[in-house]
Amino acid sequence: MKKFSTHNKKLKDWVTKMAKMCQPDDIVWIDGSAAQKEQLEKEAIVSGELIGLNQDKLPGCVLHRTKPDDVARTEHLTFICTKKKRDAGPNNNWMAPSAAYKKARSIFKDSMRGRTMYVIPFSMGPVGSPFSKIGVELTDSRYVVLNMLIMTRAGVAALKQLEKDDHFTKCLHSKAQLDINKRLIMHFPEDNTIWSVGSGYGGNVLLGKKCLSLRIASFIARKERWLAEHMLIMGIEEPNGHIEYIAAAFPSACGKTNLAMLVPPEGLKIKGYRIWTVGDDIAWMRVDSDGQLWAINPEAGFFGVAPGTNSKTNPNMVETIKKDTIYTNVVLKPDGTVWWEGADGEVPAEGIDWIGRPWKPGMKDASGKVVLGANANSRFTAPIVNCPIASFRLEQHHGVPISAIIFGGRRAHLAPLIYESFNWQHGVFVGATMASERTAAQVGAVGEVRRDPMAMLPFCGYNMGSYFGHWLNMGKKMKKPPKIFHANWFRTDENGKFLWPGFGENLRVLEWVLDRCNNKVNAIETPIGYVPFISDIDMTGLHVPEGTLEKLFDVDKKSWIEELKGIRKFFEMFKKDLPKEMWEEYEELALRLKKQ
Ligand code: OXD
Ligand code: MN
Repeated sequence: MKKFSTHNKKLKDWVTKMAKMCQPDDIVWIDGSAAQKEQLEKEAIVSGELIGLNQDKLPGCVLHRTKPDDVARTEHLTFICTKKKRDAGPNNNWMAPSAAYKKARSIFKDSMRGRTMYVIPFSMGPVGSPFSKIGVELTDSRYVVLNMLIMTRAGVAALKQLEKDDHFTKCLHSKAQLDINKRLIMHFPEDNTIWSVGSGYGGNVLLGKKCLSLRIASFIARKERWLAEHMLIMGIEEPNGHIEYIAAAFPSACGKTNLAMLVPPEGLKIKGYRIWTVGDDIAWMRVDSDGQLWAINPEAGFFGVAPGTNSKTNPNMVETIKKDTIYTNVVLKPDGTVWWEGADGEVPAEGIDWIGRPWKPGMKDASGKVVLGANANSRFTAPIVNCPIASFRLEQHHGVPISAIIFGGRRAHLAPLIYESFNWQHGVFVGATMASERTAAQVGAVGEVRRDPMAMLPFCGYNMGSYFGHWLNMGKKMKKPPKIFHANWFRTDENGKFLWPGFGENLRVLEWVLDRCNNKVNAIETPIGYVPFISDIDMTGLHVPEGTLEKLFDVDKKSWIEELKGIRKFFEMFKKDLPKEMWEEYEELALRLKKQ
């Protein structure tokens, strides 16, 4: 395999130093070429890291299985290592940098003996864009290399950027022994460094994603005065060709990916809307010289959850993952294709499950529980350009202008389908008080409220009190800040049935959002914000029982007064670091709720 290096001394010295610690047998630089990718794929199939799939039915696709105890992000092993504990905040696990380096060094030491260290230069964002950041990941996993080639712009072009500028995020990863007791995901924002060891799961090891693009980037963004957010970005094209873009933050498992690829419902098709996907997970947003907020998706691929993905829930994703896709922890069918719970078509009569065991549907384990064929967090990694509705502005250096920001959560009763904040400061409060209720699909008490401000609780690389302050300051920088909304697709009736059908029908709500941004409709003022007049939601072709919309937009003051207690408790965690404006908003909401 061709080896090459760099003229950048800082990069050369760092690679040498890390290699001295990890002791790989060989060092290979990733150039981003198709030939090198093919070669790595071949080697990974020989070594058993990857399983080749049926190339007639799934061209360019492969399968990977992680270790059974390495299937999701391990938040309890994820640390922000700042000199001062207060800078990491109560929202993060903290370790002092010197102790963290020492602890991780003992696991990294000699961890790559008998293996190759791959050097992956990558750009988050279009190469050369003022929005973008360069990272270099060192890893001993071919699976990581192949994923990074999809999820980022990796190779020579990214490396060339370092000839002009010395700044890059130093990302070190080793599988080491894949031992959960020797697994650490450490972030050193003051050193622009990430060290991840002992895992092979995407969220822990594709260091450009959550680690760089959210935790490290949020820290940098505060200093450089921009925003790194856990948000989808989508464009809504009107029949006249004008496209408005929105960014939206929902906690994991609230349908962000499906919303980003929404298919207009039958009844609205006549209006001629088209949807353009810019991103499904991360948005980097800057105030440009026009005083507006502009956004890019720093990623180049989707790392999406497989179960439940089908032609009804997300036909665009079904198309996207038909080629050039890495599947992780799904069922392998006898014909060399893949399956997961909730996939299209018939349930296969048999297959190999995500752990590599023979599997049949309905099989039970020793305790009588049905054995899933695919892991509940099984994934696909696919290039955005495969998406039939990928935005044509993905490579544009200035991204897209954002008209609206939507925050959302999963609330059975409290939050209406949609409401609009009164202004930017109130919108920041709405984002800061976001929460979701636990569903039966998660371990723990059903209905328990989990606060997840801006959907960033696991991803904010510093004290969230200061993060809210940063959001407030960003509002002051903008001539025309986007309007901020809150959506809840999950309100239920007295029998626990969803009141709103969701999926493509959500466009009816987005239409109202854009109408509000363009001052086309009035709204009803309530204590929590503005809700729509029912007549302003276009229900053409959608029949819901009488009174449903009234229920969806109802604001129950008693429940909101109860909610205040949870918000207070959450805010108190941040002590002096919570901006006073958040308490002001809290008091004003309490006053509005208690009026009359
Ligand atoms: C993700 C997540 O994988 O938010 O995107 O957990
Ligand atoms: Mn996410």
